[in-house]
Amino acid sequence: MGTSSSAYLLHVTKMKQWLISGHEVVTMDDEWLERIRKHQSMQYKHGVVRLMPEGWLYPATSAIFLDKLQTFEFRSEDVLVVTFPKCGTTWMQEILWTMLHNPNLDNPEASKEILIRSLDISCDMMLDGNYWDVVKLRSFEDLFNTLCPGKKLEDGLNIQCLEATPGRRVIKSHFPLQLMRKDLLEKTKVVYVARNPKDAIVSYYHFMRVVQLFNYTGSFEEFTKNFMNSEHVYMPYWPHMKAAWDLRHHPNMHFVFFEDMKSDIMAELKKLNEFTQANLSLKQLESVADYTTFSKMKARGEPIQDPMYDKDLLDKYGAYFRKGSTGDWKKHFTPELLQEVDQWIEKNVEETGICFK
Ligand code: PPS
Repeated sequence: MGTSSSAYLLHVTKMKQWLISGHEVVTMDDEWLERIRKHQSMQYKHGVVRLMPEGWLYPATSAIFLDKLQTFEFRSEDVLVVTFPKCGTTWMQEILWTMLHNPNLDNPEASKEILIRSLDISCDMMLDGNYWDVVKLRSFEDLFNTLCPGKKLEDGLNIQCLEATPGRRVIKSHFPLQLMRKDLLEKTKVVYVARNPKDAIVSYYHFMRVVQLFNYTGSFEEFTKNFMNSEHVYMPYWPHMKAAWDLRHHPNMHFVFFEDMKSDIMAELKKLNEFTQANLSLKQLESVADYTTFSKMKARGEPIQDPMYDKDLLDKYGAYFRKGSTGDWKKHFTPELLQEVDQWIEKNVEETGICFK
């Protein structure tokens, strides 16, 4: 990406103090940035901001894309998968895309990576201006060139490709509902996937280590404490889930727990079939369940190509497909850290009214 685009981004991100959503943009200071940069390769050259009042922590480039999202046209036939990171997003994307576009498992498009078939509307900001590096690595270049001839990459890779995608889209978002357009649920269907925070912490920690964009080198304990203090990008965890939980009875909202998907996937697929009006037969649902098991998805390959990862860690642990289980946290926390995390969960469950199984 050229210097002029970078200077433009820097200029715009510095100017924004308020988002259209009403959120105040507070820039994190140099001392904070230095602390974060110590343990990861992602340097956030355009800075990092907190969006108040909830305190969402994002690269400063988020301010640009969040305002664009306010006028993004969701379609009534779309399904938007909203999640906090590492809570089962990719699994749900593959389930929904298969239900809607590949119910008989005969669509050749299915051989493309899921992150190409189901684009992430919250990802453009993460690229922090490093568009071409990431685009090349993730083979998004072809997609952008095909769908967006004449458009500028700095105006958003995923968002512009999504605008140009015809038909029924399965869209991924780590952005929470608070930052979406207010009429979102009048416009489209939302599936929210929630996961036990202890497993989400473990999963996020491993992911930050294996993905070269981050190459996280801090300890698990430090990562966990930063998670509880909302010091990692995409945080805080609780308000993210609470916004969806409070809307769980809305006809266009489907709230599902990762743990329920693990314990009875057919029951969850039947509910999704009804919610999306996909009208799949029992036999088709059974084949979707089989096609989207952890082992089959892992065998088909990671949704981003290999150069994105630390090869040794990838071979040892996997990335998007690591364990795919519930309760892996039991192998990670010391008794002292577990006590702290349990207290944090207890306090927040009480305050938010969310019921974990
Ligand atoms: S991301 O980066 O936020 O989109 O990651 P996300 O997809 O939300 O979460 C990754 C975790 O989901 C697990 N996973 C699965 N579990 C069960 N079945 C299937 N099919 C499946 N696909 C992905 C994945 O292994 C990550 O969890 P951990 O605990 O790290 O294994």
